[in-house]
Amino acid sequence: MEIEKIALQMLASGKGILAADESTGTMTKRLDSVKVPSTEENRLGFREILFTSNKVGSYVSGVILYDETIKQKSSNGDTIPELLNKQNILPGIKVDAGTKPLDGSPDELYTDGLTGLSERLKEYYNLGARFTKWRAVYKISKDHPSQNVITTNAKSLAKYAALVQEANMVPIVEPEVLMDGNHDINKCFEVTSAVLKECFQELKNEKVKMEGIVLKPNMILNGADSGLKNEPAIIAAKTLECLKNNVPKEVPGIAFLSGGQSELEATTNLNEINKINDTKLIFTFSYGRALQQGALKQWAKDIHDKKATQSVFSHRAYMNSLAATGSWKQDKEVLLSLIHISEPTRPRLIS
Ligand code: 5MM
Repeated sequence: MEIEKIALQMLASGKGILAADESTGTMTKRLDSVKVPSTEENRLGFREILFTSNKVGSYVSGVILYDETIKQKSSNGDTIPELLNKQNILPGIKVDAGTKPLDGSPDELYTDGLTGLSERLKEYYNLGARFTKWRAVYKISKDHPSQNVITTNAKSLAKYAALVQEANMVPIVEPEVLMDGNHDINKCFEVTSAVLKECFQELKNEKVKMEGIVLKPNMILNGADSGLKNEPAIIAAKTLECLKNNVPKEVPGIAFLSGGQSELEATTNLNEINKINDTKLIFTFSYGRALQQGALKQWAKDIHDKKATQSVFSHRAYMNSLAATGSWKQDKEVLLSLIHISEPTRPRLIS
């Protein structure tokens, strides 16, 4: 399939992306937090439960996998990409190699992974991947982010994206301005604008086809330690303004990261953005924590009760699917939560 078509399939109306590409270290932290041992079997077990949830293919267009998962087999003998394909879900893969301290500014991180990338891309394509992800992180503080980190990460993101398109896959370009810090929403707007400007300049320099990428940015928020209240209407207006100013019109869409927002905040804010969207850009989700937190807590209560975990995950995915078209409402959340509390193992709660 052409990469433009893959990008549009990733952004299909009312669908978004599940980021399940936690490296083993991060996945171990997540499992530790609910006191489940981080064995290969448990990492696969939890993920397979999510990937086979009721109606998952109606809400999720793609799943970002980690190297371990894309090579695993599900309980019915299918490889994980085959299992996803059967549900009309595109398999994707994280291809960056994580972050390292930046020369000249060691408090900041750059993302590594270009060495040998072309060969790894061929391998992942043969395993079934049709899109990829590379994440760069930027910290806001009095002196950060530096121009050095903005430039270094933009150059790597652009080189990565060009190689991925050459390998006939869609690159998710993820520059994440972290929520940590005591800055206000205007500082987040200013930094995110500078980061996006530089990224798109480098993407152009590398002749990356804008129609064949998906941007995965942060929303524009007050810093998590600022003590300031986040207002969804203001977040939506600032986020939309920032993206309108900085994203070329050929880019088909945006799949936001959740970045430490609660599940409800991430849904509410995506919905608000879609309610005021007056552009051709598609806005959807590519959430990790904001799709998985509730399901992980439920699973930890009884890792053998697959249906209870799946009903929590399907509910969250459905709420975000509504938010992806601006049709989510708080009462849908409350009504469905009540059903979940009274009958937690009912499998078909949300037809
Ligand atoms: C799912 O977590 C991803 C991988 O993290 P590590 O490489 O640190 O293990 C992460 O890149 C994720 O895809 C994005 O941050 C979006 O996830 P959130 O939880 O912010 O929506």
